[in-house]
Amino acid sequence: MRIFFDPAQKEHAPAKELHNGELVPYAEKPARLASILAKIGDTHTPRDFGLGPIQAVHSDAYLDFLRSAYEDWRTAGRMGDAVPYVFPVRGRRPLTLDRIDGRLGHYAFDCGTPITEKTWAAAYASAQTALTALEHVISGDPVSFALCRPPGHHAGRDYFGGYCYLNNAAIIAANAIEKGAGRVAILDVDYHHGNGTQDIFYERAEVLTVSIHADPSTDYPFYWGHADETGTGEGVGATLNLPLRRGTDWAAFEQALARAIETVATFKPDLLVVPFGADTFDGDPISYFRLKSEDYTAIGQSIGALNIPTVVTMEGGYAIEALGENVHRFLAGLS
Ligand code: SP5
Ligand code: ZN
Repeated sequence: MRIFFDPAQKEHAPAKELHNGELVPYAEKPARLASILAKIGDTHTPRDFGLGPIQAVHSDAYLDFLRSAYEDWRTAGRMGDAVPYVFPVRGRRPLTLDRIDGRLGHYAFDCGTPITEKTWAAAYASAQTALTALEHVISGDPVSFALCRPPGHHAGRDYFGGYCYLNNAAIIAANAIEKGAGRVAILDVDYHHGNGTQDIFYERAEVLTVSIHADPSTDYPFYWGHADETGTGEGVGATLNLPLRRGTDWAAFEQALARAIETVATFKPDLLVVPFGADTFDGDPISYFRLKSEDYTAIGQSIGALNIPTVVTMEGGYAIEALGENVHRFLAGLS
């Protein structure tokens, strides 16, 4: 299996996030990459596919915002990372906003995803990493791993949040269809619901999105990922949410995984995209499932047994000491 990684992704390093009313150290740290790189094999440098495949998923207005947000923040005289503090609740009316604070709140859905000087470059590199991993699988290798950072699955067509800015998994799913795949399945096994991915494909029949995650009635991102969200329009039935309670261990996770895998198999996709998070780990500092390191081998094996060309994108996982081991086990099981 080939692994793709771009060191530009290390430069994105927000200082703090708002958590339970306090500013705390940012959980999605560059050190996550070092932990993973220490345990996996050699990596390959991604190619640059340009902005086109990103524009196929994200709106131009959002991409313009994201590219200039940090500069606009500094121009307004601000220090540190750009963070929103005011939001147009439930839409308000269309407005052309000039002030950076108005623009930040318009495109953000949380206060936990700061924009730094290096965010755009890292998010762009992360998307190119995923696109290169896709190209590699299209060229015939059955599996590839995109070591993406920042992660992507919370980012929607025109919004950021959840440590995510560009939706790497959605970008490659859409790009695969553009390049001739008839049907693509996305199986998201991060602890948190992949709300951005769900929103992007909610009306699409040819992209199945399945997500196993903490029940949004107790866990972030709260507003998406409930079991009764099944798609709309032509996409009815092409979204499956499998929320699990806090405290979920391997026995319960395995059952949900079996159902998810059966749904993917029935869909008969030409390509499988797996947004993978190791924040389902027992020792994760911001999450509440209880998977052990050996369970990641089993998740990889179960998904690998589908025998569908597969691209894995790295999403969450914040227990930094165990992260590399858990990712390595998942990839070993998969290949
Ligand atoms: C990709 C991914 O896993 N995103 C998860 C985003 C969750 N953010 C909200 C959770 C708040 C927990 N903050 C704890 C910070 C400790 N430093
Ligand atoms: Zn997560």
